[in-house]
Amino acid sequence: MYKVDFPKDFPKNFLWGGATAANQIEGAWDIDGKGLTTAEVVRKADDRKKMSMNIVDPSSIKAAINDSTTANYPKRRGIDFYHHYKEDIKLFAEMGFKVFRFSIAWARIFPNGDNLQPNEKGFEFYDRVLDELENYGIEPLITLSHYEMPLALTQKQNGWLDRATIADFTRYTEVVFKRYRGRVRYWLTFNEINTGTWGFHETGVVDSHLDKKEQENVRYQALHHQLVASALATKQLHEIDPKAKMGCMLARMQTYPATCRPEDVRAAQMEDQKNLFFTDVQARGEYPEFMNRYFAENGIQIKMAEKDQEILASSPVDFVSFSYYMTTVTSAEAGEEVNGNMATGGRNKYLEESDWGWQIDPIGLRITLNEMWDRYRKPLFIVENGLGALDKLEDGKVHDEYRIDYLRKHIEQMKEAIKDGVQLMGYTMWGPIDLISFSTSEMSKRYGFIYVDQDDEGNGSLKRIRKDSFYWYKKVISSNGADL
Ligand code: BGP
Repeated sequence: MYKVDFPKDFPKNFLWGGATAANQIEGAWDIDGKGLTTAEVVRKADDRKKMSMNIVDPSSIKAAINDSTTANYPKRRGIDFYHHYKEDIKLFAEMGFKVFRFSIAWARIFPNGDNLQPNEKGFEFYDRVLDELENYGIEPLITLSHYEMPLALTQKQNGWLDRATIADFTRYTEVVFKRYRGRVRYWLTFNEINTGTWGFHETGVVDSHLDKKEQENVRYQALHHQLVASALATKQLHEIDPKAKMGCMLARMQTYPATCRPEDVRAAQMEDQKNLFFTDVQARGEYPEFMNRYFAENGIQIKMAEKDQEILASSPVDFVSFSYYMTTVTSAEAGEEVNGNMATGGRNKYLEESDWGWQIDPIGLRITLNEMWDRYRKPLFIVENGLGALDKLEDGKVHDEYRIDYLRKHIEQMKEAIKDGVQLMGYTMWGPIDLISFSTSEMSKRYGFIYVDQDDEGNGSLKRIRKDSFYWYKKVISSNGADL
C-alpha cells in the first residue's frame, strides 16, 4: 500500500542565517591592494523610489571608465564590515546563525582581473572572516561574483562580452577553491544571473550607446560566457574539493497572468520561461528549446565555441538557490515595457507593496518553491528575502514589527512548502545587518535585524544596534521555525 507520510517541519539541519554582498558592506575600497570594481564607479539611477531596468545611470557607465570622479561613494564606504567583521559576526552568532552568506570581491584577489599572482592581502581578509565564522560554528556560503567584477576587465575587454573573461574568472575561482578547500561547503557562482538582461551591474558590459535590440543581443552573449564560466567553476570545485557543493542563483519573480484569458496565461508563461531559462541551463545543463525560438524570432545570435554545450552538460549545479522578494503580473497586451520589469511591472490588486513598490506575496513563495522543486528536483536554498524599510531609531531602539510580520508570513509559507514535499536546505534573509541598498545606493533602505548608525551621506558613528526583529529571529532559529 502507498504509505502516506510527509514532513511536518523544518529539517533538523536547516540552515538559518543571513546574506550580504562585498560591495554593499565591506567599505575599505582602496585598502590592502584591492582594485576598483564595476560597482564602485557607476552612479545609481535617478529613479530612486522604484527599481527599474535602469538600476545604474546609463550616462555614468561610459563616463566611469575614463573618469574616476564618477564614483559610487556609498558602495565604496559600505558599512565598514572590513573593520567591524568581528563585532558583526558575533551578533550573527548571538542570533544563532547556522550560515552566513557573503561574497568575495574578485578585485581583492585579482585587483586588475588578470591571471598573475593573487593578492595575498586580499585573501587574508577573507581568511579572517572564515576564522571568525569557524569560531562560532557558522557555515559560510560564498558568492563568487555579486554584481561586480574588477573594473580593469571592463576597461580592457568590455567585461563578460569578451570570451577571454571566462579564463580570468576560472583562474580566480581556481585559486579561491584551492585556498579554501575543506573550509567552505557551499558556493554560488553569479548572484541573480538573470538580471544581466537588465544591464551593466551583472555583466560589466558597456552597451548604453546601443539600441535596445543590439543591447539584448550583447547581453545574452555576455551571459552565455557567464553560464560557461559557471559550469567550468562547478567542474573545478568538484575536482578540487569533492565534498563542496555549487549552487546557481536566480532572481526569481513569478509572473501571474492578469486574467485567466489564455492569451494572458501564455504571456505570463513566456515571462516565466525567460526567467527560469538561466536555472534551466545551470541545473539541467542545456539551453531549453523555448529560448532557441525566442532567440531566432528576436534576431539574437549567440556565438558558442564548439565545446560550450558539452561543458554546460557536463557540470550542472548541485543545488538551486534564488532570491525572492515579490511577484509580478502581465497580460498579452502588456508589451515589453512591463514585462520583466520588476516593481514597475503589472500591479496585483490583491497584494500590498513596500515603500519601493515591491509587491509582497508570501503565498507566492510557496508556489515558487513547489514549481522550482518540480522542475529541477534539486535541493532549493532561499538565499535572499526581506523587507526594505525606512526604520526609525527612537531612544536607542527600532520597533520594526512590519519586518517581523513580513518575515513571519514568508517563513510560514516555507513551512507549508516543506509539508508539500519540497526539499529546502536553508534560508538566508537579505541584509541581516543594515547595508547599502543595491538599487538606490542609499543607506536608508534598511533590511537588517541590526541597525547601523549611518545616513545616506555617510555620516554616523557606525554603531550597531539590535532591532526588535533581532530578538524575534533569534527565537525563530532556536525553535527551528516552530516559534514564529
Ligand atoms: C537583490 C540583490 C542584492 C540586494 C537585494 C535588495 O536583487 O542581490 O544585492 O541589494 O536585491 O535590493 P535593494 O538593495 O535594491 O533593495
